[in-house]
Amino acid sequence: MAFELPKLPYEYTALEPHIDARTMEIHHSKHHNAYVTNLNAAIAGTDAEKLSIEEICKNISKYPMAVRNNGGGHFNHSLFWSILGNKGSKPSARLQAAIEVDLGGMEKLKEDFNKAATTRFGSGWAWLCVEGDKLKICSTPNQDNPLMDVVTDCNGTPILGLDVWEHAYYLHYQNRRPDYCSAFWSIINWDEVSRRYEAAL
Ligand code: MN3
Repeated sequence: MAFELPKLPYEYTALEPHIDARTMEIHHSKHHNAYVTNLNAAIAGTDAEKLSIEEICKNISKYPMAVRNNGGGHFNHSLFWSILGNKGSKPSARLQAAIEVDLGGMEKLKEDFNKAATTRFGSGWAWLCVEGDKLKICSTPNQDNPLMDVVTDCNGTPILGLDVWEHAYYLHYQNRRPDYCSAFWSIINWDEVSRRYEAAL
């Protein structure tokens, strides 16, 4: 089974004004689509065709760099679209409690996550992960993610991720990555993040 570009669960305009429709359209229909196309080409005729994208990421050291870059790109963007788009939602009581205990509260989570996102040099991702039964914040370069066995300083099950490649924000924010990172908190689908949290425990 070849991997497929997932349909967005909302319109390209849904995240305005925080993420503009043109950025969403290019990001989803061009960038993510290219990762899917290139991933399928890289695994064609190999056993990886039978695996889930999570299984491929967990064993990524066995694969060529094209699978790491494009498989990571496919997993990361699929997660990213899913955790956006539900303005006004809130973390579940259980996730909220873990944010208090493990991370020092929502304001501290935002501060530490935005620091991870803004200080990631070049392209990459910031993550909120579950490792064991604890929440943690970290970041990865390029299209790496916390599932990958080659990643040693940012591990766990990602439940929230922010794309800080320039293609994710440059049309609207240009060099102002910190403004994009701040705006992110207004468009998170906490229902989906909470669902991912419960599933990861
Ligand atoms: Mn991207």
